[in-house]
Amino acid sequence: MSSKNSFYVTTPIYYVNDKPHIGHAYTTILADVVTRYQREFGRETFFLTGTDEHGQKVQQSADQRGISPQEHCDDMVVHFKDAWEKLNIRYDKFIRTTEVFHKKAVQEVLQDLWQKGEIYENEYGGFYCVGCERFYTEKELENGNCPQHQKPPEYIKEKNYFFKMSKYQEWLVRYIHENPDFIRPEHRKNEVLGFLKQPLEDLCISRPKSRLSWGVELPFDTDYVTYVWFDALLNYVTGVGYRQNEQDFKKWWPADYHLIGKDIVTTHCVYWPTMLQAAGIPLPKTIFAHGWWMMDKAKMSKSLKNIVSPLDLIGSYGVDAVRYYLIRDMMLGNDANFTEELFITRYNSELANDFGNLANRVSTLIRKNYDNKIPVLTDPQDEENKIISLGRALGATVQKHVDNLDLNKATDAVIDFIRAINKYLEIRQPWKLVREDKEKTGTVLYVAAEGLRLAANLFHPLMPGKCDELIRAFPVVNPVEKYQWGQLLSGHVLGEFSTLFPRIEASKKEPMPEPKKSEDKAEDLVDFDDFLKLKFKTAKVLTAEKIEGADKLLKITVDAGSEQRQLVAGIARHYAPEEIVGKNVVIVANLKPAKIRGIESQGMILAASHKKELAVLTPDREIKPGAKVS
Ligand code: ME8
Repeated sequence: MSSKNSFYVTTPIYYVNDKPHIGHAYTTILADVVTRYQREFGRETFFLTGTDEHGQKVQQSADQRGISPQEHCDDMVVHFKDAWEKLNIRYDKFIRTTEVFHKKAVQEVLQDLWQKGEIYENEYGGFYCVGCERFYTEKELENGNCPQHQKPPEYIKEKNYFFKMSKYQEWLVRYIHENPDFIRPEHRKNEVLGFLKQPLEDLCISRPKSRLSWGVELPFDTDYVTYVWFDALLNYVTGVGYRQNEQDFKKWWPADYHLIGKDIVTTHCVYWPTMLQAAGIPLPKTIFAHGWWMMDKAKMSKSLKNIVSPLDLIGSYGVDAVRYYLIRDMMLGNDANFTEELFITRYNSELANDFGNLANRVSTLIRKNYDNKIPVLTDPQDEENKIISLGRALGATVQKHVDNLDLNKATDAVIDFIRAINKYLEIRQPWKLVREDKEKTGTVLYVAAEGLRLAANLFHPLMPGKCDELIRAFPVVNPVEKYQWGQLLSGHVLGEFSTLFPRIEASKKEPMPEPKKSEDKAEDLVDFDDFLKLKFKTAKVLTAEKIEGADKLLKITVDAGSEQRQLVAGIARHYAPEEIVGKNVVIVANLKPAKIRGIESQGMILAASHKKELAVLTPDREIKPGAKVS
């Protein structure tokens, strides 16, 4: 954690021509979760989000609707504010770039840069993509098309104003090398450094009003407005008081994280730092670019009409489950595939079976056998001490991962802890033990309940609704020490809470015939080239569940390094789902997907078998999931 006790995080400000979809919701939920964690760790936090309201697309949409651009923005912004409220997002400020304070500060920056000679006037011709609201050089086009929108841009030649970005090239390369956390993850940093190997051009920062009037007017030429990105990027400083309240600004700036998607890396990692340097403003600490949510291998976006609405999902599954899934299933930095099936698998396995089941077991047993009062911890043995020491270490582990923006690992740690408690209950069997020894059972239930309370607190930033309900039910010594083991008050009443996450029954699908087993054959020799056609990788099992009506099969999701996959494996008679979860296995990575019992299987798990025995192959020491096996 940085020494500064304040923590400032931003999301991109979203274009108002789209209603928010899962992609927008993702970055915003991510910022919310990180902020809530930091606040609960005791830091003072500021979370800024908002909307990017100027530019050609907004003007065009407003024209189509026959209303003014401002009216269009005022209408559209409601969709964002409404979605964020329903997703339980608690931002500190929602900035709109059409607000007077922002426009005024943008003009002041422009005027300063003009006076300092950082901006100059020139004739310019270039390929302009309306979708991206930016010029492309010929080299950047793909088959003459904009690389983002795959549509031909317009060639435009006109007088414009330019920011002397090129003069900062060497400085920026040096800065990125000297500040290893400035751009994360590493592969994005390398991408930016690769981009900076080409000569950096000056940035066109104006649009003539004859072509675009919906923007911030240049203070030194009223026939022009400023380029939408020059206006938009400055929201990160104007949103915390820049040129309005220096004290506030000093308190929050530089930002700890600008969270963005990988689509806007150049604007954030090249334009923005050079603009700040020219304006004499310190640079943000980290720009973190996450991957895309994909649908059927394409980026989810309005233009591709493959969007999932976060509000529809909340309607079906509840806000906490949606927040959990998005954070849990995207490994920060990589792309993730969105399918409702994966969502349901994750939900059933971790929220219903692990977390929900633990809450249910603990509360039912305490209610039935201890008059609903928290029992006393008397004489902890080895099994108890194992859970207690896991619990003692858990808060610090989660904090370490959150500080490093490793939310997957933070979530993993809490879920693993919950699984360990469930396993502990299987060993101790308090439902049987209570008939023989009420004191011993009390100890077991104290340990399980205290573990559950701790997990609920550590999951609170992710699932504030359900976890609040749980946390309120537990009587504690001191709510401030919520991450400390041993806060639960024996003898006090355990409050009520509803069933946390009822299982989702997936709609029954037409069963497919089981794949035919190839008969045992004498081993044929194959060419080395044929062998090379198969690609093997390591993969960590994230979830596993039985498939109804197929007693040999497990449906498994794995982390295969750069992506997640779903596999159907015929190992259910040899491995219980909870036994296989967490194992690093070996998969055949380039098999064509097949449907088994109507469920898509994207690869196979390698296993050795002999007569009735079967064992999956695992690497014999720790290695990253996705490592090549050769
Ligand atoms: O680019 N998966 O706004 P925008 C994950 N106004 N994240 C996604 C996503 C997907 N499929 N689709 C969108 C703009 N996002 C500018 C930003 S900032 C000064 C100006 C998220 O409405 C992701 O954070 O196109 C991405 O960077 C952002 O939405 C783009 O939002």
